[in-house]
Amino acid sequence: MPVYNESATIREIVRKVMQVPLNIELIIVDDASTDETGEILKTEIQVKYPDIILLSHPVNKGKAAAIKTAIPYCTGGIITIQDGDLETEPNDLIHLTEPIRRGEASVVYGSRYLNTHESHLYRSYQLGGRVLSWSVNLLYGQHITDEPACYKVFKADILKSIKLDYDRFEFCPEVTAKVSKMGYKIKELPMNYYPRSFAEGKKLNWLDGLKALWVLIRYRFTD
Ligand SMILES: Nc1nc2c(ncn2[C@@H]2O[C@H](COP(=O)(O)OP(=O)(O)O)[C@@H](O)[C@H]2O)c(=O)[nH]1
Ligand SMILES: [Mg+2]
Repeated sequence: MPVYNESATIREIVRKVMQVPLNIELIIVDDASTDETGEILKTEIQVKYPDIILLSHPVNKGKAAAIKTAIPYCTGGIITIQDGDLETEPNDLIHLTEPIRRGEASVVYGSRYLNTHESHLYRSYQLGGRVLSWSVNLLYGQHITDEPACYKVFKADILKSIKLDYDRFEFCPEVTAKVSKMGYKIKELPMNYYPRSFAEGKKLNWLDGLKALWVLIRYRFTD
């Protein structure tokens, strides 16, 4: 769980993750938050859940950098990224991990479009996400509907074998490009989505969408 300034949601999202009926190992990376997130993690969450591995960066490095910090600490057979906000429903991880637990898939993405109630807050984000999904299908021969979906679930050894070049929100397109080039077919399953507004702390912006498109294109033609 990469977190940056999530003091409003961190307690609740950790509580929700820890009650998921799976054998969960939670690693939280506080990316030099400037609000009370770090304090809450140390004085409340670590005390309540001593098994959580709490890591921190001395300076803000970005979401992908936080993921890279956490990966070596993962000992389980499956790895996913859980955001520190409340836009996702952690119980979705039960069905999203199932194809991997059964040995039927190696990479599973959640899709907000396969869900019965699709619920985007910003149409521009929805369109941007669609363009990214089409680009993945066109450039890499996948058949996905929701490239930027928050839940991406991997067999641990696959994610561990990928050298991640970028540090910020480029994680999604980079990992999508690289698993595709490794020959894995991405399986998509429905996921719930409860979008938050910028006022509520959303940090991703339109420039990240453009960067994502660039990252998808560059890895199609270079390593
Ligand atoms: N480690 C780290 N995490 C970040 C940073 N910026 C955002 N995040 C986390 O990344 C997740 C997604 O952020 P959000 O703004 O909701 O973007 P979205 O959900 O991908 O649209 C949240 O858990 C944030 O706390 C950052 O600079 N560093
Ligand atoms: Mg989010």
